[in-house]
Amino acid sequence: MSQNRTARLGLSGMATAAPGDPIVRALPADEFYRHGLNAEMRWEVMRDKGYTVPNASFFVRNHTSTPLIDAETWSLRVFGTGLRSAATAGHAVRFSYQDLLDLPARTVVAAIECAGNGRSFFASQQGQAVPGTPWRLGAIGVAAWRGVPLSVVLDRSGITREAVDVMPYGLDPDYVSGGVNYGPVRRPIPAAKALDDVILAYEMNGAPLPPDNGYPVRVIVPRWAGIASVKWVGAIEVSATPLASYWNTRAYRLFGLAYPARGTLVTTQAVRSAFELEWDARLPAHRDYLLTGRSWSLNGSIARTEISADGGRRWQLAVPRRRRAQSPWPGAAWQLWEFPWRAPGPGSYTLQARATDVGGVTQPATATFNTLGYQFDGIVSHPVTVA
Ligand SMILES: Nc1nc2c(c(=O)[nH]1)N[C@H]1C(S)=C(S)[C@@H](COP(=O)(O)O)O[C@H]1N2
Ligand SMILES: [Mo]
Repeated sequence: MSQNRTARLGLSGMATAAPGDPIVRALPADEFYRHGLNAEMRWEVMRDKGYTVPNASFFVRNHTSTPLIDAETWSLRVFGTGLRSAATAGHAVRFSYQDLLDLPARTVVAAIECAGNGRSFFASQQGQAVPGTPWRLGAIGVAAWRGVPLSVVLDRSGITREAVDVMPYGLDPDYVSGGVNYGPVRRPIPAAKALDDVILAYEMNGAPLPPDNGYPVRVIVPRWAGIASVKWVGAIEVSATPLASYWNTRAYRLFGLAYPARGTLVTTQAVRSAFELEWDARLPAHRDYLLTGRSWSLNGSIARTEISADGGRRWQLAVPRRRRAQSPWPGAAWQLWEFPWRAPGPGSYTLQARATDVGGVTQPATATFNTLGYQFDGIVSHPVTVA
């Protein structure tokens, strides 16, 4: 980002662009699909894994590139008209990395999922072309995030009852698209949500955040689309009037015939399911195979998942692998399941998984179209070759 803007926002901490690749971590081809600036987790990686995704296997969604930030010089600046001190011109509250470590900590097990997860199926299953990263189902990960409740930081910053929106700013380079500079990645969170279950995380699965997932500090907004969980946070604006950015007005809204002209804001996520199986896996004929997978709904936990191996004619219940999500609230993460399948004679087959959440929402045969390809919740046909 330019020195000018850095000064204007009062952002600090040496954010240098990583040389070369916009993603820092190693991306072995048997663990990730690469999509430009982004890396998708291959679902077969999760087959022998526990509840959370190992840090090295976690998907990466970057608007620009991973910045390398020095936690020693980094600080978080909290400012805006929703703070008691707003009357003092230019006043802001600052927290160093150590300040945050010294505040009360909390661990939450939560999913981060891109709103565009599953987007490629609009084209491949429904013949609907949509722009954006053509994810299959690997733009999700679950981790144990440890950090400071955002409410603690906001209270110490003097948030007032008049505050309506809280907007974290990322320290990664400005997002430029079609010749327009939209500034740093940022998206407002309603104050009520910000004060509820949001945390400022500095640890992921017991280790400092990896550079690609937001080191030194990122926001975690449980149950909301990934874009709300701003990485590399450098400033937080607390406002007594509603805030707007590209990310809540232009992008991450549902546009199309099924939606109002101004679009519908993407907040919580859809119901989805994935097999822990290679895409077009080869399985031996006439043999028993234990299919495994996971289903999730960020609207609430999963009531059941059904499997079909015959194109959706017959559905059978999958067996839950752990009774309960290891999470302090329902629906923050996913449900593991398994399903014994006897592979038939040689040929090409599709496997389908269909989840229903506790609210009674079931994955439909066809997802509702929206122009930017968010929230694909349709049943995915996973191809397998039996040989
Ligand atoms: N600063 C910043 N925060 C960001 C992004 C980004 O590009 N810059 N991408 C967002 C999007 S769209 C998603 S889906 C998640 C992805 O988190 P991950 O890369 O840790 O998996 O981060 C969100 N936070
Ligand atoms: Mo995203």
